[in-house]
Amino acid sequence: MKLTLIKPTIGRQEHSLYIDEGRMEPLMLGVLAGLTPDDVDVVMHDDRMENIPYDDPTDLVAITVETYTARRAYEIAAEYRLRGVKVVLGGIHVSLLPEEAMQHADSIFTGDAETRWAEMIEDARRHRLKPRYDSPVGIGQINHCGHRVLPRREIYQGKGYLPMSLMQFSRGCRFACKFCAVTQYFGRRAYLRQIDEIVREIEQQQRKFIFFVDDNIASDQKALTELCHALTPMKVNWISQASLDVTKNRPLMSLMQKSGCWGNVMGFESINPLSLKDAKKSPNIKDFAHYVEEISVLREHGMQTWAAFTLGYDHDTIESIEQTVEFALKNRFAFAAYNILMPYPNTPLYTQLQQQGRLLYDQQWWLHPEYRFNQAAFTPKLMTAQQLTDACHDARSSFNSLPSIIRRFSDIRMTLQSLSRMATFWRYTLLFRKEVHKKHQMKFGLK
Ligand code: B12
Ligand code: SF4
Repeated sequence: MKLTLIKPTIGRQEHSLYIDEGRMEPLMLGVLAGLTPDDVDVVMHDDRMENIPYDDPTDLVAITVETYTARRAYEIAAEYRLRGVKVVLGGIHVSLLPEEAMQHADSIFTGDAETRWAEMIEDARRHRLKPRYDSPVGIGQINHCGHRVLPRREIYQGKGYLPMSLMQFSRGCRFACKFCAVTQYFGRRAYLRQIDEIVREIEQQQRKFIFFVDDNIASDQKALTELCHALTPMKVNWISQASLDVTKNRPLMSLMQKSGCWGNVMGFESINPLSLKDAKKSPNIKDFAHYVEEISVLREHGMQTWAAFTLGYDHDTIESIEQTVEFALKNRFAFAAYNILMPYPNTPLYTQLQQQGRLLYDQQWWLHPEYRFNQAAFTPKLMTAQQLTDACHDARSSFNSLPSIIRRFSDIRMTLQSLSRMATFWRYTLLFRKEVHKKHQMKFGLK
């Protein structure tokens, strides 16, 4: 039997396909390959940089789907189904909207693959694929027999991914921000892998630079403490995503630094406490004092922070978005993302905007032929959707401008800590600067 795994791209630019130069290894496909019985041949195609060879013979195609890639995923599924090949769709978007996904596949898979993947493969082999597999979410990389599984990283060979290994320690997060799809998928909890498994996974591959793709690696601070103890003797460097409340735990901050942490993506979201309340961003709301304490702790521990902001709340104005950029420049964050508040399907934010009649693009921006990447998909309160789109684009352009890059680079305490951190800063800053402009207004899907 031959299985084809696919990671879809988001879409295309006006005159050419979008090639993602900052692409990372698709960890979920490595995990699916790891869960697959040894007698099945596995190939992987990454639509973010290569053409999909639709006519290559295969018995089953499995596509991972996020909301941003749903339109393209359905196009790819249609191509294979035209050729009589069975297609199964899975991933977060399929779990959020199973009824929609069902219309584009022979079978759908909700939840984590771990417990029912082998059953699904067996069914496909016997030509009796079920229309739907509902599987629980939980601790990653333990198969239906309770065996621990490592991702099969050989499927990434030769595809030009960034030189970092993606791994996952925890899945899920204890918070429940109103816009976040993760809470809908996992509920309000984090599922933890065993630390010795993480150590084994790091040892099993060559790289010393790890991206833990945890939703919030600081969701369980006790577990993070144990992880840091295990990582310290391994002499790796790592980055992840963490909620800001971790800065209140100074011993843990020191441990993170000692264990090789270079910094985290951190959701600042807004500099306006009313917007934070609106977003139910509980890790940021308590004792809000314009992040002065949090930022000083991050700097004290040499963390090169990737500050993530979400713009478009009911209290936001064009001026407040400009102030958010000034805030990021003043604090010289190594990196920053200015994301438009997005109504992801099945989130409380989506329901609220739907009830208020504020959703644009027929309430399904992810499938709409007119929708473009980084466009507002709802009517904000204090500006128009177009003004929000433009203000966010201006914010990204300002933060990624050359004067801003130089100002951030010359931050001795953060960027100039070592030659390797300097090199990493330049490599990724220039890459993000390029990608931000390439992605803007990209169309979804290829048709
Ligand atoms: C790492 C990551 C990234 C990395 C990309 C990594 C890569 N390889 O390219 C970076 C930082 C670049 C990134 C970028 C973006 N991301 Co991102 N990212 C993640 C994150 C944190 C982890 C994903 C991961 O690798 N998990 C590890 C694997 C093992 O777990 P998994 O994906 O859940 O897969 C399991 C199951 O879902 C299931 N499964 C998955 N696929 C399939 C397929 C089949 C056939 C089957 C049977 C099962 C199955 O089985 C797997 C094993 O259990 C997720 C959060 C999350 N919880 O999903 C957000 C997440 C996917 N990202 C999100 C977003 C919005 C983005 C951006 C659009 C942000 C932006 N505005 O630019 C971009 C662009 C995404 C794109 N498609 O290009 C959202 C998507 C929301 C949604 N509804 O789709 C998420 C859920 C975060 C969130 N808080 O909402 N992201
Ligand atoms: S802290 Fe981050 S991962 Fe957790 S619910 Fe909020 S946005 Fe989602």
